Amino acid sequence: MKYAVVRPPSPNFADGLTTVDLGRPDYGRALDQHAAYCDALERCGLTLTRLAPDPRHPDSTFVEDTAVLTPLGAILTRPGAPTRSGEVEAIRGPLSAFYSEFEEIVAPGTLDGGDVCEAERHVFIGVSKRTNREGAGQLAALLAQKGYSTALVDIRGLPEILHLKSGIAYAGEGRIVAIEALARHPALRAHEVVPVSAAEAYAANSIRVNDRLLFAAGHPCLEASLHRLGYQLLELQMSEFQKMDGGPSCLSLRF
Ligand code: CIR
Repeated sequence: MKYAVVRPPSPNFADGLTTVDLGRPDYGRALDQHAAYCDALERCGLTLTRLAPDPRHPDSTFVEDTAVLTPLGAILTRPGAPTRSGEVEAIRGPLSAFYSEFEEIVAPGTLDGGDVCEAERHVFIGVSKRTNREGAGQLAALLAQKGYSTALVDIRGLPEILHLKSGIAYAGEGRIVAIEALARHPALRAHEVVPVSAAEAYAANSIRVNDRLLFAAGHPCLEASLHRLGYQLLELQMSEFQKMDGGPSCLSLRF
Protein backbone atom coordinates (compact mmCIF):
# COMPACT_ATOMS: atom_id res chain seq x y z
CA MET A 1 0.00 0.00 0.00
CA LYS A 2 1.52 3.29 -1.12
CA TYR A 3 -1.07 6.03 -1.28
CA ALA A 4 -4.01 7.49 0.56
CA VAL A 5 -6.51 10.17 -0.35
CA VAL A 6 -7.92 12.20 2.53
CA ARG A 7 -10.21 15.19 2.88
CA PRO A 8 -10.32 17.15 6.13
CA PRO A 9 -13.76 17.88 7.57
CA SER A 10 -15.40 21.11 6.46
CA PRO A 11 -16.74 23.68 8.96
CA ASN A 12 -20.28 22.28 8.56
CA PHE A 13 -19.11 18.72 9.34
CA ALA A 14 -21.55 18.58 12.28
CA ASP A 15 -24.48 18.94 9.82
CA GLY A 16 -23.72 15.54 8.29
CA LEU A 17 -25.64 12.33 8.88
CA THR A 18 -25.45 10.41 12.13
CA THR A 19 -27.39 7.72 13.95
CA VAL A 20 -25.62 8.04 17.30
CA ASP A 21 -26.43 10.37 20.14
CA LEU A 22 -22.98 11.40 21.34
CA GLY A 23 -23.38 15.17 20.96
CA ARG A 24 -22.22 17.61 18.30
CA PRO A 25 -18.61 17.23 17.18
CA ASP A 26 -16.19 20.02 17.98
CA TYR A 27 -14.79 21.28 14.68
CA GLY A 28 -11.38 22.33 15.99
CA ARG A 29 -10.88 18.99 17.71
CA ALA A 30 -12.02 17.15 14.56
CA LEU A 31 -9.38 18.99 12.53
CA ASP A 32 -6.70 18.08 15.08
CA GLN A 33 -7.76 14.43 15.09
CA HIS A 34 -7.79 14.41 11.30
CA ALA A 35 -4.28 15.89 11.17
CA ALA A 36 -3.03 13.22 13.59
CA TYR A 37 -4.73 10.55 11.47
CA CYS A 38 -2.89 11.84 8.39
CA ASP A 39 0.40 11.78 10.32
CA ALA A 40 -0.28 8.16 11.28
CA LEU A 41 -0.83 7.17 7.64
CA GLU A 42 2.43 8.87 6.71
CA ARG A 43 4.22 7.01 9.51
CA CYS A 44 2.97 3.83 7.85
CA GLY A 45 4.76 4.88 4.69
CA LEU A 46 1.84 6.25 2.65
CA THR A 47 2.04 9.31 0.40
CA LEU A 48 -1.06 11.41 0.92
CA THR A 49 -3.22 13.33 -1.51
CA ARG A 50 -4.87 15.96 0.67
CA LEU A 51 -8.09 17.29 -0.85
CA ALA A 52 -9.68 20.59 0.14
CA PRO A 53 -12.57 20.50 2.61
CA ASP A 54 -15.88 20.40 0.71
CA PRO A 55 -18.67 22.30 2.50
CA ARG A 56 -21.17 21.28 -0.21
CA HIS A 57 -21.08 17.85 1.39
CA PRO A 58 -20.82 17.80 5.19
CA ASP A 59 -19.99 14.06 5.19
CA SER A 60 -17.25 14.39 2.56
CA THR A 61 -14.42 13.76 5.04
CA PHE A 62 -15.56 10.11 4.92
CA VAL A 63 -13.94 9.63 1.51
CA GLU A 64 -13.86 5.84 1.82
CA ASP A 65 -17.51 5.64 0.83
CA THR A 66 -16.98 7.09 -2.66
CA ALA A 67 -14.79 4.45 -4.30
CA VAL A 68 -13.49 0.89 -4.13
CA LEU A 69 -9.84 0.83 -5.11
CA THR A 70 -7.98 -2.33 -6.03
CA PRO A 71 -4.61 -2.94 -7.66
CA LEU A 72 -6.61 -4.05 -10.71
CA GLY A 73 -8.82 -1.00 -11.08
CA ALA A 74 -11.04 1.59 -9.46
CA ILE A 75 -14.79 1.45 -9.03
CA LEU A 76 -16.77 4.58 -8.22
CA THR A 77 -19.64 3.93 -5.87
CA ARG A 78 -23.20 5.22 -5.73
CA PRO A 79 -23.75 6.12 -2.05
CA GLY A 80 -26.99 5.10 -0.47
CA ALA A 81 -27.59 8.46 1.23
CA PRO A 82 -28.86 11.01 -1.34
CA THR A 83 -27.04 13.88 0.44
CA ARG A 84 -23.75 12.13 -0.33
CA SER A 85 -24.20 11.39 -4.05
CA GLY A 86 -22.27 14.52 -5.17
CA GLU A 87 -19.17 13.28 -3.33
CA VAL A 88 -18.49 10.73 -6.06
CA GLU A 89 -17.97 13.27 -8.85
CA ALA A 90 -15.72 15.23 -6.50
CA ILE A 91 -13.40 12.23 -6.04
CA ARG A 92 -13.18 11.26 -9.73
CA GLY A 93 -10.70 14.05 -10.60
CA PRO A 94 -8.24 13.36 -7.76
CA LEU A 95 -8.33 9.61 -8.45
CA SER A 96 -7.66 10.23 -12.14
CA ALA A 97 -4.07 10.95 -11.16
CA PHE A 98 -3.77 7.24 -10.26
CA TYR A 99 -6.34 5.42 -12.42
CA SER A 100 -6.90 6.02 -16.13
CA GLU A 101 -10.44 4.65 -16.16
CA PHE A 102 -13.23 3.85 -13.75
CA GLU A 103 -15.97 1.31 -13.47
CA GLU A 104 -19.11 2.51 -11.74
CA ILE A 105 -21.99 1.29 -9.65
CA VAL A 106 -25.15 2.35 -11.50
CA ALA A 107 -28.83 2.83 -10.61
CA PRO A 108 -30.76 1.20 -9.11
CA GLY A 109 -27.69 -0.08 -7.30
CA THR A 110 -26.36 1.76 -4.25
CA LEU A 111 -23.07 1.02 -2.56
CA ASP A 112 -20.97 2.73 0.12
CA GLY A 113 -17.27 1.90 0.33
CA GLY A 114 -17.74 1.36 4.06
CA ASP A 115 -19.57 -1.85 3.17
CA VAL A 116 -16.60 -3.30 1.31
CA CYS A 117 -14.01 -5.23 3.29
CA GLU A 118 -11.08 -6.50 1.24
CA ALA A 119 -9.25 -9.51 2.66
CA GLU A 120 -6.50 -10.24 0.11
CA ARG A 121 -8.27 -11.78 -2.92
CA HIS A 122 -11.58 -12.22 -1.11
CA VAL A 123 -13.98 -9.35 -0.53
CA PHE A 124 -16.86 -9.19 1.95
CA ILE A 125 -19.67 -6.92 0.76
CA GLY A 126 -22.23 -5.70 3.26
CA VAL A 127 -25.88 -5.33 2.35
CA SER A 128 -26.97 -2.50 4.60
CA LYS A 129 -29.14 0.57 4.89
CA ARG A 130 -26.78 2.17 2.37
CA THR A 131 -25.75 -0.70 0.08
CA ASN A 132 -28.61 -2.53 -1.58
CA ARG A 133 -28.53 -6.04 -3.09
CA GLU A 134 -28.32 -4.62 -6.58
CA GLY A 135 -25.26 -2.50 -5.72
CA ALA A 136 -23.61 -5.36 -3.86
CA GLY A 137 -24.29 -7.66 -6.83
CA GLN A 138 -22.83 -5.17 -9.31
CA LEU A 139 -19.67 -4.87 -7.23
CA ALA A 140 -19.39 -8.65 -6.87
CA ALA A 141 -19.61 -9.02 -10.66
CA LEU A 142 -16.97 -6.33 -11.28
CA LEU A 143 -14.64 -7.87 -8.72
CA ALA A 144 -15.17 -11.37 -10.14
CA GLN A 145 -13.87 -10.10 -13.50
CA LYS A 146 -10.69 -9.06 -11.68
CA GLY A 147 -10.30 -12.48 -10.08
CA TYR A 148 -11.67 -11.73 -6.61
CA SER A 149 -14.06 -13.99 -4.78
CA THR A 150 -16.81 -12.26 -2.83
CA ALA A 151 -19.31 -12.98 -0.06
CA LEU A 152 -22.36 -10.89 0.75
CA VAL A 153 -23.02 -10.22 4.44
CA ASP A 154 -26.48 -8.90 5.21
CA ILE A 155 -26.25 -6.52 8.17
CA ARG A 156 -29.74 -5.02 7.90
CA GLY A 157 -30.69 -6.84 11.08
CA LEU A 158 -27.90 -5.13 13.03
CA PRO A 159 -29.03 -1.55 13.70
CA GLU A 160 -25.94 -0.92 15.83
CA ILE A 161 -23.69 -0.76 12.75
CA LEU A 162 -24.02 1.57 9.78
CA HIS A 163 -21.66 -0.26 7.46
CA LEU A 164 -20.14 -3.74 7.33
CA LYS A 165 -16.77 -2.26 8.24
CA SER A 166 -18.28 -0.72 11.36
CA GLY A 167 -18.36 -4.35 12.50
CA ILE A 168 -15.43 -6.15 10.87
CA ALA A 169 -11.91 -5.37 9.68
CA TYR A 170 -9.29 -7.40 7.89
CA ALA A 171 -6.21 -7.32 10.11
CA GLY A 172 -3.95 -9.27 7.73
CA GLU A 173 -2.52 -12.80 8.17
CA GLY A 174 -5.97 -14.29 7.53
CA ARG A 175 -7.49 -12.60 10.58
CA ILE A 176 -10.73 -10.68 10.87
CA VAL A 177 -11.51 -8.40 13.80
CA ALA A 178 -15.27 -8.72 14.39
CA ILE A 179 -17.99 -7.56 16.74
CA GLU A 180 -19.85 -10.27 18.65
CA ALA A 181 -22.88 -10.14 16.36
CA LEU A 182 -20.71 -11.03 13.35
CA ALA A 183 -17.96 -13.15 14.93
CA ARG A 184 -19.70 -16.43 14.10
CA HIS A 185 -21.12 -15.38 10.75
CA PRO A 186 -20.76 -18.25 8.24
CA ALA A 187 -19.07 -15.92 5.74
CA LEU A 188 -16.11 -15.55 8.13
CA ARG A 189 -15.61 -19.29 8.63
CA ALA A 190 -12.41 -19.50 6.61
CA HIS A 191 -10.78 -16.78 8.72
CA GLU A 192 -9.44 -16.60 12.24
CA VAL A 193 -11.70 -14.18 14.10
CA VAL A 194 -10.42 -11.73 16.71
CA PRO A 195 -13.57 -10.97 18.70
CA VAL A 196 -14.39 -7.49 19.98
CA SER A 197 -16.55 -7.22 23.09
CA ALA A 198 -19.81 -5.27 22.97
CA ALA A 199 -18.27 -2.60 25.21
CA GLU A 200 -15.49 -2.00 22.67
CA ALA A 201 -17.50 -2.56 19.50
CA TYR A 202 -16.58 0.83 18.04
CA ALA A 203 -12.92 -0.26 17.79
CA ALA A 204 -13.72 -3.10 15.36
CA ASN A 205 -13.31 -0.52 12.63
CA SER A 206 -9.53 -0.73 12.51
CA ILE A 207 -7.22 -0.60 9.49
CA ARG A 208 -4.15 -2.51 8.49
CA VAL A 209 -1.68 -0.22 6.71
CA ASN A 210 1.51 -1.98 5.65
CA ASP A 211 3.08 -3.36 8.83
CA ARG A 212 0.84 -1.51 11.32
CA LEU A 213 -2.69 -1.77 12.58
CA LEU A 214 -4.42 1.53 13.31
CA PHE A 215 -7.26 1.50 15.78
CA ALA A 216 -9.33 3.85 17.93
CA ALA A 217 -7.79 4.71 21.30
CA GLY A 218 -9.54 3.78 24.54
CA HIS A 219 -10.25 0.11 23.87
CA PRO A 220 -7.83 -1.76 26.14
CA CYS A 221 -9.18 -5.30 25.70
CA LEU A 222 -8.90 -5.22 21.93
CA GLU A 223 -5.54 -3.53 22.24
CA ALA A 224 -4.32 -6.36 24.48
CA SER A 225 -5.62 -9.04 22.07
CA LEU A 226 -3.96 -7.42 19.09
CA HIS A 227 -0.75 -6.87 21.00
CA ARG A 228 -0.67 -10.57 21.98
CA LEU A 229 -1.05 -11.48 18.32
CA GLY A 230 2.07 -9.47 17.56
CA TYR A 231 0.60 -6.47 15.77
CA GLN A 232 2.40 -3.15 15.76
CA LEU A 233 -0.37 -0.83 16.87
CA LEU A 234 -0.99 2.86 16.29
CA GLU A 235 -3.72 4.47 18.38
CA LEU A 236 -5.97 7.17 16.95
CA GLN A 237 -8.17 9.68 18.77
CA MET A 238 -11.47 9.40 16.95
CA SER A 239 -14.08 10.91 19.30
CA GLU A 240 -15.31 13.65 16.95
CA PHE A 241 -15.69 11.27 14.00
CA GLN A 242 -17.41 8.67 16.16
CA LYS A 243 -20.10 11.29 16.86
CA MET A 244 -20.82 11.27 13.11
CA ASP A 245 -20.78 7.46 12.73
CA GLY A 246 -17.25 7.40 11.32
CA GLY A 247 -14.22 5.32 12.22
CA PRO A 248 -10.60 5.03 11.09
CA SER A 249 -11.35 3.28 7.79
CA CYS A 250 -13.84 5.93 6.62
CA LEU A 251 -11.35 8.79 6.61
CA SER A 252 -9.18 7.62 3.72
CA LEU A 253 -9.01 5.74 0.47
CA ARG A 254 -5.89 3.59 0.70
CA PHE A 255 -4.26 1.81 -2.21
C1 CIR B 1 -22.63 8.88 7.02
O1 CIR B 1 -23.62 8.65 7.72
O2 CIR B 1 -22.62 8.61 5.83
C2 CIR B 1 -21.43 9.52 7.66
N1 CIR B 1 -21.84 10.41 8.70
C3 CIR B 1 -20.52 8.47 8.22
C4 CIR B 1 -19.90 7.59 7.17
C5 CIR B 1 -18.93 6.63 7.72
N2 CIR B 1 -18.27 5.93 6.68
C6 CIR B 1 -17.79 4.70 6.76
O3 CIR B 1 -17.98 4.03 7.76
N3 CIR B 1 -17.16 4.22 5.72
